Amino acid sequence: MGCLFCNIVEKKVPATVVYEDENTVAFRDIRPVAPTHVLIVPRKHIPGVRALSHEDEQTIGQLFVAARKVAHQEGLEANGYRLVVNDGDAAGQTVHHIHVHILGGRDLAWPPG
Ligand code: D5M
Repeated sequence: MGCLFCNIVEKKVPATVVYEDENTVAFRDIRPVAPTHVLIVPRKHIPGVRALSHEDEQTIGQLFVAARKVAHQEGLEANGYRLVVNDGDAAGQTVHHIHVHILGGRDLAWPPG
């Protein structure tokens, strides 16, 4: 079966895609924890933050700039939003293809659980 998010990027697994460009794909989380909950991933398979290397700098920069575009598109910029990257078991990472959660549409508590 391989990597779930690679399969979504390659359109082998359905998802509600809200944005895509040459480097990134954004789609709605199937278990939303906020009124707006979008995941944005690089097309390139990178397992997580701990797998990053110098050659990923451009990819990760593109990912964050694209996340800002999605937040704007989703109408989150007026009230603010949160970007979350879980890395590893203690953080609750369940899909090992690096992704940024874009969360908004309600007031978010801090610190997270
Ligand atoms: O977050 C992984 C997230 O991925 C979690 O919030 C559920 C979501 N998920 C799992 N499968 C799918 C599919 N098929 N479509 C959309 N969203 C999905 P993590 O940071 O790894 O805990």
